[in-house]
Amino acid sequence: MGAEKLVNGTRLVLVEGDITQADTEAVVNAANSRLAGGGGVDGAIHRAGGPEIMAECRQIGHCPTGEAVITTGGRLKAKQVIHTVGPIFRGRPEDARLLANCYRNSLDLAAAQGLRSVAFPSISTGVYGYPLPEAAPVALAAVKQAIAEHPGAFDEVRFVLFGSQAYQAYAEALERLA
Ligand code: AR6
Repeated sequence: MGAEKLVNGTRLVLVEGDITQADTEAVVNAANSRLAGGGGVDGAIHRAGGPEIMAECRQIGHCPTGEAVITTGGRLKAKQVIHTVGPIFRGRPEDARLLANCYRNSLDLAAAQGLRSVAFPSISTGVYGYPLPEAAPVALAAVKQAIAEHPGAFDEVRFVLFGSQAYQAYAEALERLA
């Protein structure tokens, strides 16, 4: 199962699954600003990737909301993990801007490092409470814009959605993506 759209020559792909198994060059983690690890996708990535990732997170120490940092992928198939910090949903206009920043800054970092394929989870839609139907269009629009800003940089940007509800929300948003 999956959906796909070509955006300026880059494949924008949606799949349902577990991002720790992704074979992209980079995977993105939905971290917290202390880079301290936690539950959800953050816990899963650290468990699957091993202690090397946390060792580098400790050295970096902090990441503000909306920004992104990069570490090794440890034992993951992905060479690198990009850690970004989504906003805690509060229902303010600021939320969407900060969520979009996560995707843009992650892809800026990937492009700067020459990473040609990147997998994202649905940032902020778990512990941080961002409603999926609101987060999905923000995420896809931000990725589309970032792809356009880095012509030729990416072969594939993939969303690995955990569960059918998340997948459906993104599939509907992808159909509406202008
Ligand atoms: N693969 C893909 N997506 C996943 C996986 C997985 N293995 N596991 C969960 N998800 P969350 P947030 C989905 O809570 O809302 C952590 O404790 C999940 O279903 O992981 O940004 C951090 O340390 C949801 O749709 O991240 C922070 O403190 C999405 O990933 C805080 O949670 C994001 O849910 C960040 O909260």
